[in-house]
Amino acid sequence: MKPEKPQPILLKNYTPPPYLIDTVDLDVVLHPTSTRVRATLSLRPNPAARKAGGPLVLDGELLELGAIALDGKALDPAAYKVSPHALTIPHVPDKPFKLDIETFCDPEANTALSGLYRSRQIYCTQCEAEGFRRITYYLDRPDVLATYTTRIEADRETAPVLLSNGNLIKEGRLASGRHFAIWHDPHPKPAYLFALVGGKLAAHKDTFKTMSGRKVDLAIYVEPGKEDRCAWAMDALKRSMTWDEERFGREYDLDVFNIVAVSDFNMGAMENKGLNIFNDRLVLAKPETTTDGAYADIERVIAHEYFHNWTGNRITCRDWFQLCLKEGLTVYRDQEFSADTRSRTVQRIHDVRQLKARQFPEDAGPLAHPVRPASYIEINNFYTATVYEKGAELVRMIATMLGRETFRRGMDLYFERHDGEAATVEQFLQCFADVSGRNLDQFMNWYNQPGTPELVASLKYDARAKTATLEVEQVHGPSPGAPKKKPVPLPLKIGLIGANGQELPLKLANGRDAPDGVLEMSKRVERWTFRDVPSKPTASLLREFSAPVNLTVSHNERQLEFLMTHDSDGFNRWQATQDYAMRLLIGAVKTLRKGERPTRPSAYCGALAAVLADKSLEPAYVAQVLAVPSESDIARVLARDVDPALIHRARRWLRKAIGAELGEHLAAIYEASDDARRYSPDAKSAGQRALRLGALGLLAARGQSADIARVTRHFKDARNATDEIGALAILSALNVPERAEAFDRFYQRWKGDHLVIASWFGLQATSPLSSTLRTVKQLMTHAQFSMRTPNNVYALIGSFAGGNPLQFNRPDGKGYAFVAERVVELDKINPQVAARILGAFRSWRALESARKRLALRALEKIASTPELSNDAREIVTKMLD
Ligand code: B3K
Ligand code: ZN
Repeated sequence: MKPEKPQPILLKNYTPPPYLIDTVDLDVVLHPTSTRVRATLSLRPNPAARKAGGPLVLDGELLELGAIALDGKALDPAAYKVSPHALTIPHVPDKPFKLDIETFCDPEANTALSGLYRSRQIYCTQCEAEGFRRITYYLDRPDVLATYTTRIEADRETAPVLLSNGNLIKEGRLASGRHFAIWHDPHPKPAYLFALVGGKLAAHKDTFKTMSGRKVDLAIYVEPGKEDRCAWAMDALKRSMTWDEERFGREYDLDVFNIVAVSDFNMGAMENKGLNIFNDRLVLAKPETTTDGAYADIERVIAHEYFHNWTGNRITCRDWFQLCLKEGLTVYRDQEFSADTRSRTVQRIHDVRQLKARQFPEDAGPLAHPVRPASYIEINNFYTATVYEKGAELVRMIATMLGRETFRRGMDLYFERHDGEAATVEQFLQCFADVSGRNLDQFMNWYNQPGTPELVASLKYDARAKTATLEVEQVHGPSPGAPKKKPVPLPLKIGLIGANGQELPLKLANGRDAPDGVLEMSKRVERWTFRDVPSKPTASLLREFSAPVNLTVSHNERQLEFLMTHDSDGFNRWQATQDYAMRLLIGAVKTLRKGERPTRPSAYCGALAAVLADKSLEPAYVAQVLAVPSESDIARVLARDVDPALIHRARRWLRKAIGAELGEHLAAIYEASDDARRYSPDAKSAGQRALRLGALGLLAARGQSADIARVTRHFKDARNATDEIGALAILSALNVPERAEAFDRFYQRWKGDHLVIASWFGLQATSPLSSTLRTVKQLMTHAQFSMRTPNNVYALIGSFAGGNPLQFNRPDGKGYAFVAERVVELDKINPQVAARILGAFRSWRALESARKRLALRALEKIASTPELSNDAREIVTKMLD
């Protein structure tokens, strides 16, 4: 029998749930292959439902039903129906009633890591988005909020620690070596925030005093023996708690806050109420094994999950279409936390780099979707860069347009008005409309339309009238399912810079002014005229990247050089360095395509030297300047007829030229900042290391033997993971004998640490050497590699597919074929991870024709696989549409 074609779920079909659940009592008896769950649900008809009465349809998957009783009376099998996805009871009382349901599930067989599973002897759960239905039959939708009491019973020896949401209310010993714990969470929550953990775990404990003086017990649970790696995460947690109190007035609301780190987890972490569960790579840290980048990620994700306590948990989403309501907003909050904790400008550069690298290509290809999608087949496919990162940009634009104070008042109103509710994007926006007195209806276009708008800007100077006129047009190209679009309102932060580099006052001819340099546009074309402009200015547009758009402005190289040295907006000054480099790179691709050699980029290197010499700039910033656009950045700008091999050569050429022209400056940077002090993960020290590694990499790009020797020395002398892995990454791209030696040495040193070994996999998978595919295939048979461990899959296959444009896009198509085979294989084990890896093909239509044909063949192969999961099926279908 052919499986039924899954039907898309549509936003416009939303209806309130016909029944509500007030309380959930769970009794979970943990067993590796047959865990018994007894659930007592108190239900009642929903007074707000459109239709009263009707059947009760509870979601359920992979459950074995034991017994079922309604108001204490066992139900006759004829009174209900069980299907692979639901338990239906056609007739239930039209007043409050109780259901007792007993089910069994198999945690060890659960390789999809959704629901209750067992990873390295530890029982844990992942319920977002729809995993709770694999634990018990339930109304598994975010607008059904209930209070939970959870009793867990297990073997004392193998599972001495038993955790769930909320506060611990009772624990005790039972006969035959067993024990139990009862947890109660007083805050009503949707099922996706439920969590349970059982296993042998060690705790790193601390306490926090909230702003009203309440004491909260904090604990981070990890594999025994790793307690010494929790200090950084704990510190980040306490700083996040303080920051949310100070910046948003949000206080924590339970007596305990627990974090558990597990090794097998589909994504980064999960914000379950009072019991966050983390991928251990985002908790465990020590200088010898954790890079500066990983330290920053841990800090950010700890903060992100903690911030969800208010934006996501106290106020949740009415339906999954509103996912950005919690994710976009919480990313905005974690970005602001990082900006306040680290350097605001460098943080913004980092966030915008990410947005452009991850979200822009998604929005320009077959997987494009609005920040608030209108339809989905598998919701897990929508935890995307668009929902998260573009979603955060939309919140940021509201904050920029309203100003910090009004924005805060809007947030306060949101918390006050919707606390305890499942809300919508419209309700969120209405809070800002209410506090500002502005109509924000047009802003919904940002939430409802896919695609990155383009802003085409020009500045005309009238020397006689001493006026400058800025004209900006917003252009919206077609996206899948959205051929025509409406204009969007946006804040455009600008500056006009005079000939000597001074900032000119922005005086609008119509008498209005532009507070903080922010102009607002809402029509397709807008013009602003500035008066009293003494001479032809240079425009610095989209400062701080005030809107998620592609800006097109015809600056020539002289103007870019001018902005590189004079722009007072740090973000735009950096942007000018990147725009200049991009211009050279695109030129080089064209030159190389003709079989010619690009000319030396001397003027650019001169401007770069001036930036290097500017002692007012922090090292982390200069490191960002030295990082020229990536191969995928170049591919994105080219947008069509993309030849990854030419792009790789162009980028190599530019880096080599910088290394050669600025060799002395770079060597001086490298030598000067040799820091023998003790390692500290703070942003300033990390910035120094980043700058030094940046210089080291550009010097190595020259390829002289002394340069290689310098990298090898750096690798051998390294006293922390940042330097060791940083140097290994440079060596990994070089075809020299030292390379293999370094990889071996690294393996021997770190083979006992699975997190470091993941980096070892990743570095080999991203190497541009032509042997890489062969190496990746070999590594798949390595004793430490398992397709069941998402971190392994992401490090080896994910990095190859998504982080190695040269080798994934091999002209013989073997990269595509290999990844396609892995996707099909993985789909049977873990569909969510398979669908994510498959996303690496998202820009295949932009490739030159020969590669495009080969990529198409690989995608068709996946599509023709009979029993593909909904996850992979939805993605591959969109890719081929
Ligand atoms: N909310 C989770 C992500 C859940 C993903 C489900 N497939 C983590 C986060 O965004 O904070
Ligand atoms: Zn989140």
